[in-house]
Amino acid sequence: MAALQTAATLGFTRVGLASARAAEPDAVDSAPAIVVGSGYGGAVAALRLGQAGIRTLVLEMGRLWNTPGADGKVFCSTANPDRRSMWFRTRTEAPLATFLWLDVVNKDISPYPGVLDRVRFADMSVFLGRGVGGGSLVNGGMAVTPLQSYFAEQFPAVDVTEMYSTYFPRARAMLGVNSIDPAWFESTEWYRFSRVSRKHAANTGLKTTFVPNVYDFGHMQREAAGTATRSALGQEVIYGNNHGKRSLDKTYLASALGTGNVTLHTMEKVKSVSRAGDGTWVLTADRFDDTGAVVETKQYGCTYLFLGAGSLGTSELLVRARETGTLPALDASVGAGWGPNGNVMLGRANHLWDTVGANQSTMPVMGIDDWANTANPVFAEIAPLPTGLEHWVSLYLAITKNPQRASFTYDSATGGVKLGWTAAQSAVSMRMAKKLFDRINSANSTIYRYDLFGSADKVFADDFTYHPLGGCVLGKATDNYGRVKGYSKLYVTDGSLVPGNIGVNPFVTITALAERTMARVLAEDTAP
Ligand code: FAE
Repeated sequence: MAALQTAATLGFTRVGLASARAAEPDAVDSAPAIVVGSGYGGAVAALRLGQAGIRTLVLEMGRLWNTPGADGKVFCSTANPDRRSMWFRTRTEAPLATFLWLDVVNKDISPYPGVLDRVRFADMSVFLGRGVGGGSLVNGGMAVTPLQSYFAEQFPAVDVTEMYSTYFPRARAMLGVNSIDPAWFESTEWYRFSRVSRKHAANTGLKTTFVPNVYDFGHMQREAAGTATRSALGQEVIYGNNHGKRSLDKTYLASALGTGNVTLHTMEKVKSVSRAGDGTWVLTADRFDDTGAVVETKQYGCTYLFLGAGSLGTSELLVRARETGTLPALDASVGAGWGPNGNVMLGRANHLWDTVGANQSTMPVMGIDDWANTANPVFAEIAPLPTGLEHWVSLYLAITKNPQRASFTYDSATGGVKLGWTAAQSAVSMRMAKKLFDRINSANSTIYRYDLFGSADKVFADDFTYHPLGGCVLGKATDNYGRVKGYSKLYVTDGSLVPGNIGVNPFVTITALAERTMARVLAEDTAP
């Protein structure tokens, strides 16, 4: 973190290029390489460019989350959210909107560049992390490597042996993936909720599996013992973890800034990309303040441009560039192949004797794995619902093998994009989740919870996703290594490469694919 703070305060310099391998483009604020976004794809690109001695500028629209507020904490708690919780909102918009149908979850807040965003399209809303580290700041840390056979199905042109022997292990090592001690899991009150769901799955004849995480389980055990400040055990997650989580600012990005070649600009949103006659990439970015007011519009130039703005951010930038004519040669498939990873959230009501515990860790460590069921493939994460009270709810985030896909289209009225995903497409995921959980309810004589998702009697939350994927799919809008078709020296490294579904939580896959892209690009495209 120290490295991150120091380098981030340096600001962007008009770089001396003695150490860089590429020639400096002829623009005012320029760097050999620019990375847009600092989530998984952006962080991998920044580190590997920096290590290769290439001066790199990272542009991130969110804040650097390193300054404590009046309460001494960087992030606010889920139970008591304040302006730090959400991206320019007057009221929080948590995924679980209600409890016992009561509007007790969401709170009024003042607008601020908070850490969690919810982007609403007509029939689908998408939760995103905003800030240095992107989704790693707000996510549940579940670090899952997909089933090799399904990865091969989704990426038929990728060498799976190389992925599973080189890039997945590299990604896991850098991300700091670790696993819960099984003996502690069996004994601690903090995972009683997982053990109850495991029992109900076993009663149904279903298999459960432990899932690794980037949260430091040593820290978590110290939290339980009372020797470390509580974060996962203090109800912190979707609005940020103050301790314990190895988010990207502590892993990839700290190392990237540690190379001395990477500079970071925060609160700058890239709004357009074009190409000058000499091949220089030209970016326009709005720098804004804590009220959201634009205080400066900046221009940047670079030779190599890496897009890591996430599935929504990268798709929007490229669709806009193609449709407004700044990058007319982009492929027609840019904007296509989007899916929500088949996400459906739901709750079950347990019998009175099946208590899930007032104390629940916010980091999920187990899933129900029914992916091998070809008639209805589902992987369901056993999710916590930490309220500090016994509520008898078993909560799940189901990932279903929904084959439906949608496209982004340019909206000339707003300058943004629309997403063509429909409620009927979500219903495909919902039916798959329902099939699995009807079996679990039937085997355990339990019922669904009807009170958790805002509108009356809504059981399946299939209208939001944590896992936006696609929009610039590998091998379609790009070549097999993330090089964008139609232009040279333009790359995508984020979740927009994944074709809508990967069967498990996606950040390990996004990271490993970005590692693969960077290895190839640095070997072939940037040689002196
Ligand atoms: P992402 O991490 O979203 O980073 C994109 C970055 O670009 C962000 O920092 C943006 O602010 C920035 N940006 C966007 N547009 C612009 C622009 N125009 N100019 C400048 N900056 C821009 O992208 N996944 C798991 O594998 N395990 C989990 O347990 C898990 N839990 C989740 C829980 C929640 C509540 C959420 C929201 C997500 C969860 N995810 C989880 C999903 C995971 O965080 C997500 O797949 C990755 O963060 C996507 O990585 P990308 O690099 O694609």
